[in-house]
Amino acid sequence: MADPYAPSPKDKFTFGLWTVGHTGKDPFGEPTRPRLTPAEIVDLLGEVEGVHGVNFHDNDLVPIDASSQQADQIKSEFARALRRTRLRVAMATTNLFGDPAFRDGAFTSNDAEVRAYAVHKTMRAMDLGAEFGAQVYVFWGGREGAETDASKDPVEAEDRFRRAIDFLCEYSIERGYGYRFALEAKPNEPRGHLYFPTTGHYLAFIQTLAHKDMVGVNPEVAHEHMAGLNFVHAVAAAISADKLFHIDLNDQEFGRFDQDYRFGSVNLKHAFFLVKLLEDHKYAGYRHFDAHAYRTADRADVIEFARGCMRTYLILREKARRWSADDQVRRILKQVARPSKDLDSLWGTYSRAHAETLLGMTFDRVAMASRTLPYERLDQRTMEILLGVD
Ligand code: GCO
Ligand code: MN
Ligand code: MN
Repeated sequence: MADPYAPSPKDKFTFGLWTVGHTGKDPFGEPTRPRLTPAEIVDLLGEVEGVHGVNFHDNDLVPIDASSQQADQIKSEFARALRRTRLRVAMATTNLFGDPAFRDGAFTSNDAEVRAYAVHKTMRAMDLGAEFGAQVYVFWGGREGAETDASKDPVEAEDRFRRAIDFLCEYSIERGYGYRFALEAKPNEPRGHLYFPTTGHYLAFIQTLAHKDMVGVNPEVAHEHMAGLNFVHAVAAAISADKLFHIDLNDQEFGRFDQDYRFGSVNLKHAFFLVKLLEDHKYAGYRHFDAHAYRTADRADVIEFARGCMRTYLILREKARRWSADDQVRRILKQVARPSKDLDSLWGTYSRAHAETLLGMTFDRVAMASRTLPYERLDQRTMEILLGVD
């Protein structure tokens, strides 16, 4: 029998060069895996099977100090690997955090030359992404923050960031790149505090942009959990605002440093409701696993890690279907929903007559408060479905 959890490119699962290519280096220790070239990383992803595409920062592909001949050679090897494996480039982004020039921010730096360099570097990186057909362009402001608010006015920092995004939207339009920009929030790491700590902050910020239609968000599980927030609700806010342009899937223990674990490996129940949300709302974008394998992993285990991300997603997708079709679940959901088109339409659109009618109504608070809400039973049934008990 065919494996029901085998991924296919139709599932739009993607990985970054920096994730499967991660060497295991951390702040306390040296690499535990050899550094692979971009083409070798693509070949590794080809071995994983069922992957849709690959994403990169400009300098994951072309080192910051590469000569133009070196850049051409790397790009042509990368393009050959993409053809060999039938993988495509889905998303591109800029590394605006690694170089010491960005130690106090990129677009938000106090230094006008650093700000100009950040915009220049992003334009070049957009050119590179477009050369490989990337459709989504992510902005993660890894250094856009502060350790001390003595260093700069945070309102001025927001203005600088806004001016950069407005300018880069124009650049994409003028070049005909057709990018959709996706802004990625994170509360901290590597800065003590980052200026756009949650997806909600970006959803508000986008409304202040000159080209707000082409800008959405790229929420990441770990980032919202680092802030102690419910990721499912953050994604719901993005979906509801029609701004879910991309998503970074991984996992994270609450209250810990940035861990980037395999999708679904820590908070299974949150992962379940997340997959259910994405599938219920027919999210059609890329599902990017911004995670990396344990530092103990070798090449074969990195492949298992990548397979595991996709497999867990697909198992949870199947669980979500089962949940929605489950008799007990349906019965309880039917019992708790008390629809009334008449009541809803009374305040669905405002009119003085509606307001008068509503003001004149009396409500039976005791009856409302005494209706049964068997959420313990519903949640236990959810857990049993998740645990594989029929
Ligand atoms: C992190 C971020 C990054 C970004 C990447 C794309 O915590 O380091 O999640 O991995 O997603 O830089 O912009
Ligand atoms: Mn992250
Ligand atoms: Mn990310």
